[in-house]
Amino acid sequence: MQRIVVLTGAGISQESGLQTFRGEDGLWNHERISDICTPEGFARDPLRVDRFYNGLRAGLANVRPNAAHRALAHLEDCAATGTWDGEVVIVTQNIDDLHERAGSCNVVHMHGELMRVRCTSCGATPAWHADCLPRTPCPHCHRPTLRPDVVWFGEIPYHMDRIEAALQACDLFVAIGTSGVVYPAAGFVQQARTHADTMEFNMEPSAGTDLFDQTMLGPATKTVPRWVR
Ligand code: BJW
Repeated sequence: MQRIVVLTGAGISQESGLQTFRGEDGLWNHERISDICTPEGFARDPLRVDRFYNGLRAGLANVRPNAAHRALAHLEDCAATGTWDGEVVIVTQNIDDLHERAGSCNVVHMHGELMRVRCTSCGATPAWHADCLPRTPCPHCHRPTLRPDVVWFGEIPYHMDRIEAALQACDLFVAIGTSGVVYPAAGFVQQARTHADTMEFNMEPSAGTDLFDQTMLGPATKTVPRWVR
């Protein structure tokens, strides 16, 4: 059996119409990271942070999974139906739900999910709805302590134990559409390459490109389906 871990970043969703973070027209060209993407930014101005994520939620409603998301879902399908003797785990840094909408089930959201909120009192992660504001009571514990279910700088990403186990067990590690500058995800290739083959798919070489056995340059909607086929 072949075990594949696929790490995805903002670049896989770019051709669906979602902005990346650090590109020429990236999200961070319009916002200061420290204002939005830190617990301190949220404590200072929760309404501003909420407005930012509400903008992303509105954008997400208008986009669809692309051929790269669908190719990864197809790979999982082949494993489920027995046409390929393998297993694929998608570890995504993305907070969008395009992998799930493409049909993937084995998806680990290490940086959280845009369409959920998290209660800092009880840890519940209920679905976001349009009436959710920073002082809205949590539907579980009723405290007014909901925040976006997003991992900000300085916070520990989710599901690290599960990710470490998958990395240890994989035969192939694939990174798609990630700049390789944000840790711990940027370090996964180092962990995997001790025992697994490694490939990256990107428009341009990422920060960690020298650590990969192979680099496939080009738009993910072209390169990823070609690889899966
Ligand atoms: C295409 C394409 C197409 C475009 N086809 N490709 C100093 C040194 C080392 C580390 C640190 C340090 N100081 C602080 C740290 C830690 C910090 C960190 O890494 N900082 C660096 C910036 C220096 N990390 C953290 O704080 C993390 N926590 C942590 O480390 O805890 C400690 C710990 C960990 C583990 C165990 C125990 C303890 C938390 C990081 C949280 C990141 N959160 C964000 C925001 C999420 C929510 C939101 O959306 O607002 O996550 S930041 C942002 O960056 C987002 C992304 O998931 C993440 C990665 O970005 P990504 O996906 O790579 O996007 P881009 O835009 O950077 O790149 C897109 C790529 O696609 C480009 O390469 C393009 O070329 C390519 N592309 N179109 C193919 N069509």
